[in-house]
Amino acid sequence: DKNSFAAKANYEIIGIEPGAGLMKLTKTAIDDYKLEDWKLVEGSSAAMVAELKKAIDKKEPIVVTGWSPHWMFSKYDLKYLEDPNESFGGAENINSIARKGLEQDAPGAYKILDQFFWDTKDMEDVMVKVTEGMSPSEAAEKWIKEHQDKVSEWTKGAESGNGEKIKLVYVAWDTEIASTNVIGKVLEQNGYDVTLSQVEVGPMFAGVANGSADAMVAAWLPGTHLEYYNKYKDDMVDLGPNLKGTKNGLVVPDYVDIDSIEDLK
Ligand code: PBE
Repeated sequence: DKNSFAAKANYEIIGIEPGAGLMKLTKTAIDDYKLEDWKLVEGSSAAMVAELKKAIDKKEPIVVTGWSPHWMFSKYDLKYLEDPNESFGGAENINSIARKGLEQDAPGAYKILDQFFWDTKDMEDVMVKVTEGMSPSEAAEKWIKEHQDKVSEWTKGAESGNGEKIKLVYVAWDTEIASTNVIGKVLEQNGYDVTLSQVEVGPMFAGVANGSADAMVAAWLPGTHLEYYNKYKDDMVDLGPNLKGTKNGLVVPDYVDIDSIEDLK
């Protein structure tokens, strides 16, 4: 029954990086649904997936913080718990954001970043390749080769670079590993000298705002990263969505017999 689900799951929701927007949303959900008995466990995206896999192998109950797009939905049978209070908000977008001055300093790179737009299926293609063992840069290269039509829309009308340095910052979320590697590779193929720098979420926003980084393609809006966005928005150039229709929530394996966050009580 439901109580035994909570007990068997140790009253633990397996979370990710402490600074992630999803962690903040989960804390809101814990308040909204009065789940004060539950603990949100901090860790990393990789550790969360490892815990999930361990539980699934033993068919044990588990609740994790989850988001889409994510390859875990193609690898495992999972479901989002219903969220009648809408604590996690609705579908969101992922926006690209550039530093002020990038348009003047590297107009071609700016234009490519501005025109970068793909869909969930594209992103998942890259993510699945990476989980199957390909390196992110290899997976990006392969995807680009197979999707020249799409890529040529991003580069349309963009002047080529002359080896100018472009530094992209990102967090090690599977979604952002995929997108950052793809757009980085496209910039490289168009004449830029690209560095990808993996940071925490706060420094990612701060870096673009203070100009120590050129751009990022990892801002989940309007909800997940709202706080960071509001803090830095006057010092950055928002290039709009590169992907539409993300989702955040609590995720469980299909085999558990609860369906709603309310059932965790
Ligand atoms: N995520 C994936 C991030 C954004 C990308 C949902 C884990 C978060 O800040 O929660």
